[in-house]
Amino acid sequence: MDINELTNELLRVLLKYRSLLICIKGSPDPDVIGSSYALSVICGKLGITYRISCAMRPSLPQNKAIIKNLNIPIYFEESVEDVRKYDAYAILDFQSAQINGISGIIPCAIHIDHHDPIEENIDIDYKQVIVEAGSVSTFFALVFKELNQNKMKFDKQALINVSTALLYGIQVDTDSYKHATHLDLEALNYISNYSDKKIIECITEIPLPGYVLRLIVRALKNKTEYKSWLIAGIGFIDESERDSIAIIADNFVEKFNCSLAVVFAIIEKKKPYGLKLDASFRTEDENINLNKLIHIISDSGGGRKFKGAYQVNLDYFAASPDKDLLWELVESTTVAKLKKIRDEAQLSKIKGFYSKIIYRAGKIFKSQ
Ligand SMILES: [Mn+2]
Repeated sequence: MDINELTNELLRVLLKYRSLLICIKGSPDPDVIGSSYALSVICGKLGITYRISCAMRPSLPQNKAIIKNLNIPIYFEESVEDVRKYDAYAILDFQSAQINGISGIIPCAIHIDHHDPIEENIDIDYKQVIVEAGSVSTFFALVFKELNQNKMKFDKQALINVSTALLYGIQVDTDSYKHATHLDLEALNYISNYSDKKIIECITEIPLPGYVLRLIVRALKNKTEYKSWLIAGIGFIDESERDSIAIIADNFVEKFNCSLAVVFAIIEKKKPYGLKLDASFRTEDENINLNKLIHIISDSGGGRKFKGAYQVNLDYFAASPDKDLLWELVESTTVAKLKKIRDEAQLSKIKGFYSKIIYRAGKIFKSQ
């Protein structure tokens, strides 16, 4: 990865535009929050106006706290008013660059991700998929290092705020550095000189909210073990509780001796009323290619090393007169589907993708 070249190209693309809409798609997690913020600070430095827009509000107190503590200017809005006001849009930390109501209206200037790439027919000025980085925040930390050392000076406070947001993004996406790659470590080596340790400490120490604990208990009651896979449905949950699915899957793969943990729920959206099946996958086995595995089940999902998720729109069933019956159907179908995949998928099909990567010293990944 030639960071000098990648940074120059990023600047060249940005300077083509006077205004940029930075879109956060899906649930705002620390990685997308940190990297969108970093991109906005670069825009500000270049005199490009920007708006960070996110359709979903953060549900975890940690994510709310990082935004509040660092004053990250994110607009939470269902849709963007007058999209044409912006010259182009950017999307980070998401597999697809397609955004309904925006793609096709204004051009996509920037798409940067670290999940396995998908095929898409969208013109993008600057597209980077860096699977050897544990987060998109890693990429932006290296860009900031390059900019600040060789190209443009940021004021101290901006450097502290961006470094803190990026460090937290890397921390969460690498499971507290457990899965940090050589690029992540290089990025951390630089931004840890500036990041505000007090803020990181305070945020890391926020306990799990009560609703997560309540749902963990429900998942423990409902869990099924099948040939080293652990599968747990947790029923209907409110949209504001959606992050608990991934947290429980993290927790299961850590606490139980399973090769894969899958946790799923039906997410209820209030306005307008809608339903969605959401499933999170976690593994500690670096040989399981979750992206391939998930794509056997659904097109609307994907993964990267150790983590993955998929969603299925169930809006049609929102009219169902019997919620219990609907859950029973969704749960039994999901469990049956996963068991079938566990039985049938030749493991060779989902294994091997990462064989070109050596696991070194239990911590550092390096390309051959
Ligand atoms: Mn990420």
